[in-house]
Amino acid sequence: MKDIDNGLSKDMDKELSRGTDSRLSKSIDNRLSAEDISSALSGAGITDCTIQVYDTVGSTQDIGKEFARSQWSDPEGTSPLALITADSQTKGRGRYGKHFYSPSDTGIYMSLVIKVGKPVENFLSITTATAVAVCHVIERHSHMKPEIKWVNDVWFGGRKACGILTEAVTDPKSGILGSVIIGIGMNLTTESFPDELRDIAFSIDDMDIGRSRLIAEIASEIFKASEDPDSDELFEEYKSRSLILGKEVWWMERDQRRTGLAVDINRAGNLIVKTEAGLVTLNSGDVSIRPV
Ligand code: BTX
Repeated sequence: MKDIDNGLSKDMDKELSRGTDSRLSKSIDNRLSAEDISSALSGAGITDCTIQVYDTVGSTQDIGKEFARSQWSDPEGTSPLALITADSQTKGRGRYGKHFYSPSDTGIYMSLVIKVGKPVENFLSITTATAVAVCHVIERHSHMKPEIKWVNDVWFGGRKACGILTEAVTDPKSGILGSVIIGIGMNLTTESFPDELRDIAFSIDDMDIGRSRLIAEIASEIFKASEDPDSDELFEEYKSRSLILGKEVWWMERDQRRTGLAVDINRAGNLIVKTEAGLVTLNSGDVSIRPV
């Protein structure tokens, strides 16, 4: 098996049982608890899931990756699904090693590990499907209307409230996708962000459920979507929720600023941009909406 990315942290498992000082805590139980997550997952019909709840970790994604490896080295001994969550992260990360700010008590930081065992081609849309799944849960429990910023951020009113990072463990010989590790970071009641995030980050502070149930619902919605991530329905919904389609965008290419009209997203998740020089296909990276 070949892992995409490496670098593991080995923080100790420690279940949380303390209260929080969030704005929601008076009326909503906002604690992180493996027991509550497990009972909410069971209610959704998910019983074979390893749940690990930590106080502080480097990155839940790294722990998830370690678990994904064990799913393949010890198929009998590990469950097909794992959920790793922490109250805070010291090395929370996004794409290309970018930092994801993960303060304690005021957000959710979770990694869901799903055993796949299918050719990669049959699972291309897991990233877009995950974004749609997360939007469903937010809409069910808040008054906010989320939009998806390509590739995989959930935004409100021009600011990012949730980042999604999908990584994989793949067998290079067979092309079989062993497991996917889907990381989600969401700001809930964070009031003060570091300077560099102050104007771009948003907190979804009107959720009507606490963090444990929220985490369980997100996990179960993603798990449901992962049964058929390439479904036309999910993909069309992803596009209809896109913040970027139909807008003038710009991006950097080898130190050059390029601009164009975002016209489509294909099934591999690439953004198609109409430029003066013709259609350009962007695989990933950061695209900004061009101010009019
Ligand atoms: P991304 O690469 O699309 O976004 C990273 C960028 O987002 C940063 O460079 C910064 O500008 C901005 N940013 C950082 N922290 C925040 C924040 N709290 N709120 C809003 N914007 C922020 C997105 O990556 C994917 C992030 C996944 C994070 C989860 S948390 C659980 C799991 N563990 C882990 O280490 N990563 C994932």
